[in-house]
Amino acid sequence: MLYEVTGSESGINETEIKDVNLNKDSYNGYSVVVGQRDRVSLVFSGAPRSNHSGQVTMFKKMTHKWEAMSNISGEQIGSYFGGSVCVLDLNSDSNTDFLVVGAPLYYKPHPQREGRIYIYRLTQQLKLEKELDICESAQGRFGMTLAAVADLNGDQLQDLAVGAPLEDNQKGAIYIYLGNHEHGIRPNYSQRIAASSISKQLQHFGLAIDGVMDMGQDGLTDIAVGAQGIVLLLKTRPVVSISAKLSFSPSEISLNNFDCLGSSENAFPVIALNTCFSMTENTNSKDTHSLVEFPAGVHSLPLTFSGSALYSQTGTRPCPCFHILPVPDSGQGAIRPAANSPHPADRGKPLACGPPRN
Ligand SMILES: [Ca+2]
Ligand SMILES: [Ca+2]
Ligand SMILES: [Ca+2]
Repeated sequence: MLYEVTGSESGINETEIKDVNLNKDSYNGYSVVVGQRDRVSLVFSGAPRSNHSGQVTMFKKMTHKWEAMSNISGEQIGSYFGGSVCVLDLNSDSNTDFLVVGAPLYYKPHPQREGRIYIYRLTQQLKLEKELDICESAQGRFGMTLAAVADLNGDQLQDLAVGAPLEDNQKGAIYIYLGNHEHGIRPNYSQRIAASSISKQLQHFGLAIDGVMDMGQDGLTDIAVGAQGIVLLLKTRPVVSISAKLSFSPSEISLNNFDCLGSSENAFPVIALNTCFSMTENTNSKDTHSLVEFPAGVHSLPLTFSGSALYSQTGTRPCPCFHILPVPDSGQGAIRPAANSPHPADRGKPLACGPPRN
């Protein structure tokens, strides 16, 4: 049974929200989530025992009552379709975009899968159109819990967390799916967080999930996950994009005026190589002290240089410049002339340092 309760201490009104086509033993209201479209309130209610395969009904708020607008049914008897529901407002404009439904007892033998989630698009005409269904784990009641979480990867789209609390011999796991305009979520999960990766003592990790707040004030969403007898708070990390750019000066080496001194110590630069790495953070982390280190190396025979560069999250350091020097007669020359440039006798051989042949 599902009721809307309004009023205050002076008087409380209860309005039953019901679908006349549902039996009382259908468990209507086993899972509930509210949504909105064009300022009209919607309720999505799971009835996982309806017709043995489960149903979710969408109710629309009319002036004095809730009207059942449409419903969707499970595809397998006993799958508990509607055991969990959540809505995605991808772009956070207060208009619900997608409905996610869990069927944690859905079973598939080959390959063995337990639990399935379904993603439906809510159309302008308030119809639910199926976009995706996903089975992920062999056992563990995947989809028993669902939670729309605030944007994790900085693309401004809401993301989804899915619990499989009986996975790994009842230790549990959660899966993170990133939001996607086309289908609601990307079909492949971006991260699986197993209870065993946190603590060997955890049981039923993923029984409850919530992730809409930044608890640590670092500008990044945190996800609270319930397990047996304990709640864990998972912190998210900043997401950064790094781009690399190489430029040479001069852009070509003149073979006609190629010259160098007799030893590598006195050799002059043949070419200057500028390496530029720039980094931008996709998320809005407030932690400006953390740095990312990554190798900035040049491997060009006969000279090999390698090093590392540190870049702050918000800026770009001056681009390191490397001089590539020739080593006479080293036999390791990596700079090869164009096919028709060298003397026919030298074609295919490494270019040794020295005056060009006539
Ligand atoms: Ca929206
Ligand atoms: Ca996102
Ligand atoms: Ca945080």
